[in-house]
This record gives sequence, structure tokens and C-alpha cells, in this order.
Amino acid sequence: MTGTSQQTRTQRGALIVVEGLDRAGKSSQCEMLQTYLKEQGHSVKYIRFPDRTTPIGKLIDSYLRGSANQEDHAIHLLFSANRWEIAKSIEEDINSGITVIVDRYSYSGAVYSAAKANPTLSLEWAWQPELGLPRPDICLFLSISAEEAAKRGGYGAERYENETMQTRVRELFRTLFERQKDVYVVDAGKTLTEVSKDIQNAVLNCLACLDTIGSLRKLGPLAK
Ligand code: Z5A
Ligand code: MG
Repeated sequence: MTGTSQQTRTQRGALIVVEGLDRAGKSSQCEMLQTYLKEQGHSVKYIRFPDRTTPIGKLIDSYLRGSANQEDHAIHLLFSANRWEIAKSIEEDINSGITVIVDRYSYSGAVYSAAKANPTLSLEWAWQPELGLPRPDICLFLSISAEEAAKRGGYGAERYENETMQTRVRELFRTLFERQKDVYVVDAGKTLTEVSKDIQNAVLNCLACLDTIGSLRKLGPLAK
């Protein structure tokens, strides 16, 4: 078939989310994946949540640094709003053929808030504002033991960086991914290069399935 007789259609980009506990290596792996995909000729963007540059992101930043307090539900909704304010540009990028790599997403959103053990802020409640956001084509969960994470440095100075929160977060990620099944678990305790190879393979499989998946989907409710 000649190029002129063939209708050309831009293939959409993929939405790739990287999740995991603190110091699992998410940001390092997002950078490496971006470089790899660019070398393969893909158009790629790397974004992270929280996006601390927007007005909502600045409120979140001061909360995380401990210079401002927020009521638990209110800060939860701000984290979600920070995703909603960027959702449209994610969709536009993907529809124009750009693959978007996202460092933390709705899964961190639900899990960290639910980990506060506030009796009126359950995992179910926390998931609600995420409904309808772009659904990842692949969600890579970087799994790491508490011992391995500890070797990568002590807790930082930000809110949530303490053992009680991290233990609850680990358990809640497990519960969440039993109810949002499209997760791909990566053993993040290996070397940087080994982890990035595993991620590359999973992402290449995902890119090969984009036609079967069809249009970008939306996040739905948690399974019972
Ligand atoms: N949060 C929330 O509550 N609600 C929400 O909706 C969202 C987030 C989106 C800030 O997140 C906080 O916001 C976070 C959740 C909450 N709270 N906590 N805790 P953040 O994403 O800004 O956090 P971060 O500062 O990027 O840190 P991180 O996620 O803990 O790190 P990481 O990105 O997973 O790891 P890294 O920076 O790539 O690597 C950490 C170190 O380990 C570094 O020295 C690397 O060189 C080293 N490393 C990485 N991989 C390896 C391997 N494979 N081997 C050896 N060493 C390695
Ligand atoms: Mg990071």
C-alpha cells in the first residue's frame, strides 16, 4: 500500500503511572524510563504529583513541609484537585501522541490520606474524588521492603515520613491493589539497572497493547 492511499492516524500516547512507598526509587525510575522511551523515538512527558507549582500545589507544599496545617478531608481534596487541574492537559497530550509518565497518582492520594486512620476518612471515601480521572494504561508499583528502603536513607523532614505512617501505607497499598487490579508489581529492591529493565519490558508490552485498549479510559470505583 502506498503512503498516499493510506489514511494516517496519530497513535495516542500511553499513560504510565509509577507508584510505590517512600524511597522505592519512583523518581529515579521515571527519569530513566523517560530517557529510554525518548531514545526509542517516543514523544514523552514526565510529570509528578503533587505538582507543587500550581496555586493548589503551593498549599500542598506548605502542608507537607509542616509550615501550614489543613483539616484531613480538606487536604485530601486539595491533592485530588491538583490532579483534576492537570487532567485535561494529560488527556490532550495523550491524544496528540505523547506518552505521559506520572510519578505518584490517585493511588498515593487514597492511601496516604486513609493511612491517617481518621474514622471518617476511609479508603472508600478517599477514592471517590478520583473517579473519572484518566485511568493509567499501566500502573507500575515499585515494591520494596522496609529494610531495603531504610538503607536508602533515613526519614526526611516532611509530614508522613515516619514509621507509623509508612507501615499503614504499605498495608493500604496492598488492600487498594486487591480492589483496583490493573497494577504491575516491580521488585524495586534490585539494582537501578535491573529495576529499569523490568519496567522497560512491562512498558513495551503495554505500548504494544494500546490498540487493543482503545481510547484513554477513566478511573472507576473500587471493586467490592
Ligand atoms: N502524597 C499524598 O499524601 N497524596 C497524594 O495525592 C500524593 C502524594 C500524590 C510527597 O511525595 C508526599 O506526598 C508523599 C506522599 C504524599 N509523602 N510521603 N512520605 P513525593 O513524591 O514528593 O516524595 P519524594 O520526595 O519524591 O520521595 P519518595 O517518593 O520517597 O522517593 P522516590 O521517588 O521513590 O525515590 P528516589 O528519589 O528515586 O530514590 C530515593 C533514594 O534511593 C535516592 O538516593 C536514590 O538514588 C536511591 N535509589 C533509588 N533506586 C535505587 C535502587 N534500585 N538501588 C539503590 N538505591 C536506589
Ligand atoms: Mg520521588
